[in-house]
Amino acid sequence: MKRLFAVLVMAICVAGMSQLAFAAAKGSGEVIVYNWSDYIPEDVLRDFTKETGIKVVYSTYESNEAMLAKVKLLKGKTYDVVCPSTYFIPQMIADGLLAELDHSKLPNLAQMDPRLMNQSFDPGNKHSVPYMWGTYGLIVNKKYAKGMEINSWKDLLRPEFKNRIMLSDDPRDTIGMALMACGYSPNSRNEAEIKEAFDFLGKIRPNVRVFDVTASKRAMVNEETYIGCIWNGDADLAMQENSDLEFVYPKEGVVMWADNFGITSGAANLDNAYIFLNYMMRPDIALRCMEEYGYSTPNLKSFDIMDEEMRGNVILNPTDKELENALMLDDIGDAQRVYNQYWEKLLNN
Ligand code: SPD
Repeated sequence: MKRLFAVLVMAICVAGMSQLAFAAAKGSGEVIVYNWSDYIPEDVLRDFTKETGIKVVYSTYESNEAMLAKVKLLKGKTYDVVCPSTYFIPQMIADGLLAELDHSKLPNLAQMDPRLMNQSFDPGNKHSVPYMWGTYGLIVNKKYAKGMEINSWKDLLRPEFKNRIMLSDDPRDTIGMALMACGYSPNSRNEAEIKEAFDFLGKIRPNVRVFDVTASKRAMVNEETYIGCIWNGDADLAMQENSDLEFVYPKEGVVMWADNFGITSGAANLDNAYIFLNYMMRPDIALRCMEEYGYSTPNLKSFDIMDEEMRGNVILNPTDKELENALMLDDIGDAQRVYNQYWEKLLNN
């Protein structure tokens, strides 16, 4: 049985390797990748170099805003590959920062979940390919929530969590969550709705102990905070360290996000960038990334080689039930200016 599984994994991986990847066995040079921190395991990068001969020059960022500022400053040069959240992609395309992709060099793209393809932020996936997706939900420590039923974003307002709340310092996640708490879309462009969401956040703000998303799981694991908003992958990892923690899908709906790889318009190592993207879209590689960080993979073939337990883990693989009322973060166009104003106000209060 084990042998059969190994043969199956091999067959899928080999099928997933393009002619390009084979050609890359003789490859050389480098690919310069700029990505979120804690997003690709080091051994996945090492194996890429072992397989292809291409060195990965890798650096990381903590937010879309930081990534965009830097890529803009560099006019799309220096880095070959970047990984924006999907709602940042229209702006990057408009700014001429992303190259138009040649899909013939990305055969593994065919394995991606159609639900994450051809979306309004990048019709036809001309400029980006899916890497990971996930949710932004509630995390609670059951020890400090005895007798409470935590099932709503509004539970953040409970007096029991005074001064023990963790919120993300990612503006779209946090404002999106507040909009959903108020019954609106996380992509609302309606100023009155955004103001209502801001007022909701204003009530929570005095009790926020930690404003962080990168190291968010630490505050929950160490019980510095009792309730918080967190990306699903971080929640899954935190729960492995502290069994009192629980991830909750709020009844108003969870916020969904997706991050896509793109090649910059000024990429100096274009061929290597394609080889890298295609490698990252291999089912075995996508699965290794998912196993390490607990986010969800858009690669449908990864499910064939995923173990039963992981497949049934609804934090990593939410079903329609958990995603009831869920909405994906999307481009908000000019309303970004309004979000920024309220965000500044919130942080400076
Ligand atoms: N540790 C990397 C996490 C990347 C998550 N990106 C999601 C952004 C949603 N606003």
